[in-house]
This record gives sequence, C-alpha cells and structure tokens, in this order.
Amino acid sequence: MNSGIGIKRRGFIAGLLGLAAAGCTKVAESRAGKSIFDAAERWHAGAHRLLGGRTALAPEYTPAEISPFFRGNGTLNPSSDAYQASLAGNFTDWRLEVRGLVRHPLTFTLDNIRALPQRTQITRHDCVEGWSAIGQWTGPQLSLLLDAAGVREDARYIVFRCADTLAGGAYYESIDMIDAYHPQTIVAHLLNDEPLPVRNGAPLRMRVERQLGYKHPKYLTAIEAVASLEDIGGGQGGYWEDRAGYQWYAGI
Ligand SMILES: Nc1nc2c(c(=O)[nH]1)N[C@H]1C(S)=C(S)[C@@H](COP(=O)(O)O)O[C@H]1N2
Ligand SMILES: [Mo]
Repeated sequence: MNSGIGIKRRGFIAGLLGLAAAGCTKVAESRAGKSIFDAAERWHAGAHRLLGGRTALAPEYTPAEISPFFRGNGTLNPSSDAYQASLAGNFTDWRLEVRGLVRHPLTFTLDNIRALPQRTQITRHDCVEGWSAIGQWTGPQLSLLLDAAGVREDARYIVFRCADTLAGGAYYESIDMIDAYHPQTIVAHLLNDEPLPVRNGAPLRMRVERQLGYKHPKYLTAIEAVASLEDIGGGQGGYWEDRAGYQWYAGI
C-alpha cells in the first residue's frame, strides 16, 4: 500500500514543480491535491495503528496562546558572506537539496516550497536550556519532499544540513523515518504568518514537534537520506549530540 501511494505522490509533486516553475500557484486546490491529501490521511491512519506512541501528535495550541515574542537560541544570524548575500537578496537564490539515498535528487526554491500543500500548527518549543515558546509554524510536510525524491528502502535516517557555523563547526541534525514521516514534521517558512525571522532560522527550518528544541535545525540547506549516522560528524547524529552528549532521541 505505501509504495503505491508513494508513486502517486511522486508524480503529483513532479507535476507541481513543473507547474510552479510556470507560475501556477493554485495547484494545492486542484483535484490531484485533494486525492493526495486523502491518500496521505489513509497512510498516516495506518501508520498510527501500527506504530502507536511514536506517531501521536504533539499538543497544538490556540492563536490566543501564541507567545508575543519567539526568542532565538544558538545561531541568531549566520555570519557567512553567502548567507548575508542571500538575506540581502530576500533569499531568492536559496536552494534546498534533497539528496543521498533517493531515486530522484531534487532541488527546491522557496517558491517551490511555498507552492506545495501546506500544514499550519501552533506548538510549544522546549529548549533544554530551560525556556519554552509557543508559535504558529507553516510549511509542507517533510514526507511530501521525501516521497517526491523517492527515498530508497536502505535509507534509515534523514540528516539535515544548515547554513550556520557555531564555535564547533556547522550545525547538523538527524531523525529516524518515524519522525521524518510524522505529520507534524514540516519544513517551515512562516512563523505566525510571516516569513521566518533571521533569528528563528530564515528562510527555512525544520519543525520536529515530538522532540526538544535542538532537534529543529534552522537555516536549512539540505536533507540527506542515509543508511547510518556513523559517518555524519562524530557519529552521534547531531551537533550537540557529538559535542555535549545530548540524547539523539530527545522525545517530549
Ligand atoms: N542551524 C541551527 N539550528 C538550530 C540551532 C542552531 O544554533 N543552529 N539551535 C537549536 C536550539 S538549541 C534551539 S532551542 C532552537 C532554537 O530555535 P529558535 O532560535 O527559533 O528559538 O534551534 C535549534 N536549531
Ligand atoms: Mo535549545
């Protein structure tokens, strides 16, 4: 069942990308869009029954509960010339690659990302450093991008690459396929209906709502499907996992 839907979704996205390039923005409302939503709903319902707790939804909040200010943490403004030039150009040159163990490596522009079916969710972000904030995030589900690229059967993890560099090097993170296909795992480009502020990861950041703050990479440049985390950084699956012994699975 899953692979059949995967093929349908890939065809859908391929069509969408072609249409987006031609300037059509209404595709998400089309009949193809509707049927793909139905298919995705059925897939998630089936997965939920099979996998139990790992696919439960994180709590969602009401607009009245949104924090007036969503603070930033870690990198607040990547210092590289490339990032600053892209920011100055309103990120029109930003590219998100989907690569690694996929049948069809893809490159998305921000317009491509905005043209995909969107999910909006109001969630609470919890940082291990002892603060929380509630925000409304919007973007396509990661599963849409992965199905468009056709993740191979030997892929077990999804690695995220970022444009910023902290004292210990570039930021990176990773999750397993259960979180990658979780309905609330989205590639966010809007916070509270506005393009992401720079401090919160402009122009793209992951939301992985069942996990702690450091599992939500900002300044996203690439999504890589891999079979093992052994050769990623120090092998523990993330910047803070490798440097400070943070848990790789940071479920909340
Ligand atoms: N690229 C990148 N992603 C990152 C970080 C970072 O420094 N660089 N910090 C992480 C941590 S520890 C937290 S709590 C959140 C903070 O997100 P915010 O800046 O939107 O509050 O981003 C996470 N993702
Ligand atoms: Mo954090």
